[in-house]
Amino acid sequence: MVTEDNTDPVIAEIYERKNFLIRPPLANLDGIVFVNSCIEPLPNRFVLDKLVAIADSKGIEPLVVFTKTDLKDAGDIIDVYRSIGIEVCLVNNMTGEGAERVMEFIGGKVTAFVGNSGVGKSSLMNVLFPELSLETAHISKKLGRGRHTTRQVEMYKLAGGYVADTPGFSTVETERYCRIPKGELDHAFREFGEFMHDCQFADCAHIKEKGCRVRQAVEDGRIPRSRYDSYIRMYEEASKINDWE
Ligand SMILES: Nc1nc2c(ncn2[C@@H]2O[C@H](COP(=O)(O)OP(=O)(O)OP(=O)(O)O)[C@@H](O)[C@H]2O)c(=O)[nH]1
Ligand SMILES: [Mg+2]
Ligand SMILES: [Zn+2]
Repeated sequence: MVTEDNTDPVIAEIYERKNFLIRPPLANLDGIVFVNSCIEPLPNRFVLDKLVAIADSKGIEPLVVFTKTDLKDAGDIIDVYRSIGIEVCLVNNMTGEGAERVMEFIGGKVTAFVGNSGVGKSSLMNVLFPELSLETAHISKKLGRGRHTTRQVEMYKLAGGYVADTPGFSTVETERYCRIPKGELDHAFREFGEFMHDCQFADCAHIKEKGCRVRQAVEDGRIPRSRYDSYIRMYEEASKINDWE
């Protein structure tokens, strides 16, 4: 709001946030573009499942992108996400091939590019918005991973909405910052939805309980095993945190 004499702007009202993330520190997101690379660094299913679970638990629409398709094939990991209704895009940042769909996804929304260091978040933003000329850098040969080229969250007014480039994180960081209470975790795995309400026990954690329909669905190949494994790992992490707190 601008004051009557048109000088110092003041905050007139603070609206409630519809959602927020602690890492990267962002709020009111409509969508998140989860950027992975086919190689250097290799995709990490557990980290991706965790991030997607956080988006799903907060009602933020996920788009999963695999970059560096010029260097390696994405492989069967893409089928896992497509089979549970998550959109997956393959992008070659060297040519811009495949980037149109990412542009459509972010149009008119508040979105952020999130992923490990070196996967090509800033490169992809440069493909979409060459005028940004964001800094990008080669993977460290010695460390085999990115160098944290982007150092802070930066939000840009673009594509009829807002788009944030964020610094890459390490796997250890997601362990510390991404928490979904264990009692809410099954709701963050969208493909559990049609099965979990039919479990024999209403408070089924889908681990060892008798009459668990989620585990049955994993056995029957109706829930991808890698996703279930991630659920178990997140459940264990959440249990440790709950006990400790
Ligand atoms: N061959 C190939 N290289 C790519 C592609 N996308 C990105 N790169 C390269 O990967 C390296 C890292 O890219 P960045 O865009 O800096 O990665 P980032 O995700 O922004 O990394 P941080 O800012 O550290 O989080 C750079 O050397 C890019 O040129 C791609 O599709 N193909
Ligand atoms: Mg970057
Ligand atoms: Zn169950």
